[in-house]
Amino acid sequence: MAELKEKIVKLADPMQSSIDQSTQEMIRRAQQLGVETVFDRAVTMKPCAIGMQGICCKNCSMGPCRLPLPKDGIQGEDTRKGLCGATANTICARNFIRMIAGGAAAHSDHGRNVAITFLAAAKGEVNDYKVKDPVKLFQIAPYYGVATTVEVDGVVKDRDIREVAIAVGEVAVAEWGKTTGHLHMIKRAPQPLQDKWAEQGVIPRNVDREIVEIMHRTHMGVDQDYKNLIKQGTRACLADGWGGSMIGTDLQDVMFGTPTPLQAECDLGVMKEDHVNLIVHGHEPLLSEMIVAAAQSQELIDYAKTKGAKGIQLSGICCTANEVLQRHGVPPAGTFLQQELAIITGACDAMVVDVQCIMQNLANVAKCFHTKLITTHPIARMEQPNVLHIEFDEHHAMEDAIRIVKIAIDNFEKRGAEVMIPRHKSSQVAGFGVESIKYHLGGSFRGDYFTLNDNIINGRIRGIAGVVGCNNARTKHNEEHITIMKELIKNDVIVLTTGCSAIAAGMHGLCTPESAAVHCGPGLREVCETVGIPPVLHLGSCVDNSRILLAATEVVKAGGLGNDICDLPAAGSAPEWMSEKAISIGHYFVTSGVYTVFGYHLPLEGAPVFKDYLYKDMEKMYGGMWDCEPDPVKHAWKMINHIDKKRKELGIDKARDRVLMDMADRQALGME
Ligand code: SF4
Ligand code: MSK
Repeated sequence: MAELKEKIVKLADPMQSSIDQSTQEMIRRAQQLGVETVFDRAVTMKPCAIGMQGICCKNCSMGPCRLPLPKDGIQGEDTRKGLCGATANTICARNFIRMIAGGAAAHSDHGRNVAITFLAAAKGEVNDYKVKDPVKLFQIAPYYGVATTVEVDGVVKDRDIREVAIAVGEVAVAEWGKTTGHLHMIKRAPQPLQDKWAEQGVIPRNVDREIVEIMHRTHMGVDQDYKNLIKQGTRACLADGWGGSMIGTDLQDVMFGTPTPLQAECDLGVMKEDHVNLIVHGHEPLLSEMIVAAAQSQELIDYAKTKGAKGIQLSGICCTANEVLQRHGVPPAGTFLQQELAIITGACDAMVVDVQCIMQNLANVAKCFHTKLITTHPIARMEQPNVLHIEFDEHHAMEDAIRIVKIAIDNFEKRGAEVMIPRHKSSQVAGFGVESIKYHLGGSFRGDYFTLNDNIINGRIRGIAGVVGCNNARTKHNEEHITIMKELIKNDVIVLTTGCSAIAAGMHGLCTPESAAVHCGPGLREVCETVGIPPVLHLGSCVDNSRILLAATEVVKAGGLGNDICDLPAAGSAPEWMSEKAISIGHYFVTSGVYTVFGYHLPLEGAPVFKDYLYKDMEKMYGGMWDCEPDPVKHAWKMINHIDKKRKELGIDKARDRVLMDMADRQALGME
């Protein structure tokens, strides 16, 4: 540790690094122990100014070609070009859609693994996975082109669950590589949006093809028109949001259960000194679902007691945390930027990682403590020798999970004296989704989005915001998420949240019904108090942003707020984004009609023409557009102003009654 301490020239200021007390305490603790974290590295290593502007190309070995903006800006013609002649717009667009490809690939490969396991489970080829939610299976089957009923001797009856599951699984798996047609899930969007996509020629053909085509088009000397490049970016991101991610969410719900609201704790303080602490981190719930079951088994709890622990405390980081939170109430220990800190507590007996958002430095941190760091995915290994690799296989999923939990238990006895768990934790209600919003805002009898729409039309709820995404060590941890959410709910905008943003909201008490009385404007407060929901609704993990797309579609269907997602008084936000997945999500929100504001920065400043295309021209094509605002209050107000603009366009800037849509109206919109 002393060696590490010497290497650190400058250290992060804990108070400037995060708004969370637990995080501040643990950064301080890390520095006392001489353990380097991402917060310190962010102080010593500055980002590249050219890369930040999106105008560095390294797509061939004649480069990297860097095209900085002239000091006095572009006067007249923009003459900047790379060795091959690539313009700033071409380079910036190529870089941008390569980010979309990276993000769409990550989400969609997750979805693919889920689909493959689902099909194997349906066929009975694996024993540890089952259809847990047949109602959801039958509800989604028609979108996959699978019939749910069969006529036998003139009598119509439900098809066998196994038969439907196999058919859905086969269609789902084929979505990644089918050679004809388009993605099935696209048909879940409002018809006017589907028409826009058809007009622009961006309806995705299959998931893999759209991602591969980005890599081809951005290879040296292929597509050199920024408009044509971003068109392919649009196909790929739609293949993510309305494809790979949506299928992932659907089939996870069918296999593991559709989330319903439940109460849980949140923050590093959920770890317990006298328990075995096992943390699951990453994104795919295939293994973590099994770990939850194993950690709750009496046999392993008893085994933990034989080692001197009082029990097993399972918790999560990042989106694996959100997956096990929304279905089992397993508490998140923290967001992306807290992953190293969880180990620095000295009380983490094992951290199990799968894919995405896992810092390689975890291995260096784990080396300073007794923590067993376990990689589990064949595509995500670490080179450091102290990392244990237990390759997860769905054919012996529970066996793998039991082995991992036992490793954590056996490691409990090896803890050092350096244990310091921050005491901070909060309560939250998580596990919302399309179905539960319907239930909570419509009631079990009415069960629809009418009540939500009524409250938007009568102005109690000013609009809907999706606030999602990561943490970024270049911004103050969680400050943007929390400031933006508070500003929105103070102004009667209800917030739907996913990913690390959702964990941040939970940590800051915004996901409790009681927070409405403290933080909301009078209208939203009244609605939340009447129906007993929080003003910030936790909708799950990064792939679950597809739930937000479907919730927006339900709002359109319920009527009175226009015909398409772009008509809704709604806006999107990713205040502290860092991942390529955020760019894919941002672009599928924009091209689904949502005005979407990112915080920190977007790598577009070096190509003003391409930037304008995304910030202005997109709206004419899809109804949504990009924007960026690092200041959180201004960021929130850009969203609120857009919501107000939409309210005015809908004629609901002054309260009026909702115009009820009848069956004929809804059929005209292609919604039945
Ligand atoms: Fe430079 Fe063109 Fe090669 Fe890019 S593709 S590195 S701009 S020569
Ligand atoms: S985990 S992608 S840091 S939200 Fe989904 Fe958090 Fe962003 Fe990873």
